[in-house]
Amino acid sequence: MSARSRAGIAGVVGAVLAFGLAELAHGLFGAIPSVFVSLAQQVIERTPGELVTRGIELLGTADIPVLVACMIVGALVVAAVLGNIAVRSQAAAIAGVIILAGIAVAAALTEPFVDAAPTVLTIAGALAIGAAATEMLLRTAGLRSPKPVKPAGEDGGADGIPPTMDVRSREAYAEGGFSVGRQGFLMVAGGALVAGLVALGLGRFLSADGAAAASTPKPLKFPAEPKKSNNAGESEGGGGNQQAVEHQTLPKPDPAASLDVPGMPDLITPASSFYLIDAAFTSPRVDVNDWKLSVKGAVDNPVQFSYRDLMEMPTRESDITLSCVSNTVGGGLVSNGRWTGVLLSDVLAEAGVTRDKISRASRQLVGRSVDGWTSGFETKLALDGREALVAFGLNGSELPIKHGYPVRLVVPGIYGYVSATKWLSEIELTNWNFDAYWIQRTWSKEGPIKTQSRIDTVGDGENLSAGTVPIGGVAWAPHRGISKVEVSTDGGSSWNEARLASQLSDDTWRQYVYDWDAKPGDYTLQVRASDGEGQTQTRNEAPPHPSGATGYHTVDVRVA
Ligand SMILES: Nc1nc2c(c(=O)[nH]1)N[C@H]1C(S)=C(S)[C@@H](COP(=O)(O)O)O[C@H]1N2
Ligand SMILES: [Mo]
Repeated sequence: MSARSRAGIAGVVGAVLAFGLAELAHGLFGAIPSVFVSLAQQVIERTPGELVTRGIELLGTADIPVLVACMIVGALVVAAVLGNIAVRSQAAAIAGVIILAGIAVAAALTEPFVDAAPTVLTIAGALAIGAAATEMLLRTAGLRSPKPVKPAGEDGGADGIPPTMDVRSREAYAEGGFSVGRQGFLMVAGGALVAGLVALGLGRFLSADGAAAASTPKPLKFPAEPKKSNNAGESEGGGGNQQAVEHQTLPKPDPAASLDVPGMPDLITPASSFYLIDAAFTSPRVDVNDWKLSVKGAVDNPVQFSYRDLMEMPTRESDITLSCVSNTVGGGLVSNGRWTGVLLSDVLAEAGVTRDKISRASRQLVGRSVDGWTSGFETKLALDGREALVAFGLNGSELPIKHGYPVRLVVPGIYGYVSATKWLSEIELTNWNFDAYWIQRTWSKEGPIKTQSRIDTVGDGENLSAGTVPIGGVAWAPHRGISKVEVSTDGGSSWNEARLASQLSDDTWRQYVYDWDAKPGDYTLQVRASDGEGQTQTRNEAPPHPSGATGYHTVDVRVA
């Protein structure tokens, strides 16, 4: 084994030990963030927007595993290089470790709910132990002697080193090191590596991140009615709301809104299969008892709401189809939920914001997440009568952690990146100059959802048997509704009107089916939808960036 690889291994082992210990500390104490996760989060946020967009387009949902793999390889390379630097200059290596500590601390301190002092101590401690392990391994490997030591015998051990030692041992000995040979080195390195990996595994296991994210959300329960106060002697500010608060629910969807066709997506997407997109490497875990929503900025009356405050306001259920601007034509980044929450307009009213009061200074409504992520849209959209929600429920349960627990925004008609802030902590009214997260990353400022339709019941490249083939799926133009869906079996030369299920609401997708009498041959199937205003979706193909993909979903099939 070359000196270079021994030094590299020493560095890598030190790094694994340091990361493992830091991860263990995170597992034991939630207020110490995972260093790896915070670094990953910083990489996501600091990569130029266009590159991130390319990456997402190229890799889809594999983007996170690819990022993790790149980071691990990167970290190991840095560690191996540092191990080699350490052989030549201990001072340079220590400087390197201090720089790494600085980067790790800076990244960790950007996490929400971080406890600063223990975090800094953890990172410093873990790196010190890792560096010490590397140093020990370098000595074990006999690499700790930059000054040449004469072979035994040449001057009779005048340097005080026992003359029976071989050169490598003598070198090590001269530096206060000890050499245990190749096997010994590998054993010590292996032991330290295992210790690091065990700490890492234990930390991951103990940290609630994974467990919490996977846990099933609890059914929504509203607090018992606030105690009715007796009229006599009531002096508390405002006196409270005396009437029973209304928690409006929706009836089961009309059976006519669902078509019984194999392969048709559920009318209301189960939470477990609801599409998932965010820039958070791991979902923030919010303690609902500490959580507050502040409404601030250009408002007459800045206010704060606790979770309970929201639950004690009039609430409602709304069916709203949410969709991601980065969805490709025919893609799956669209789902339909039955959301429970408070009308955003009611929340704004408490802050003194009404439709007639919108000014230049309050033109934009910015939703800010506990982790700093932002979305922004025209304030007037929250006040034009649409059921924009400050939502805390999905399909009758609390929001899943991944989908924004405890509270998020859901606004019908505009893409998620401009509106659907998860883990919501702040609503700020501001002017139009502020650019939210994805706007800073070159996506368009306004994000109306484009009319789209998708063939779900027949797959691209599928072999079908002649006879009746139901070509069906969903079409959506949230807040405008769907008035017509047409299906072509000849690549768009001729169009057949599809049968529509009833529309759940103008804010949701609508199912369609066209019963095709398929004869043997090769066919190109296409679908196109018209919205409630009679506008047919454009056939012009556009990629998701910067304002949403367009074009007709196209599926090639062979009928035999
Ligand atoms: N805090 C936060 N909220 C966010 C995002 C995010 O990255 N962070 N992504 C947005 C985007 S781009 C979309 S499309 C929707 C997706 O919501 P879902 O994951 O619940 O489907 O959430 C939005 N809300
Ligand atoms: Mo999105």
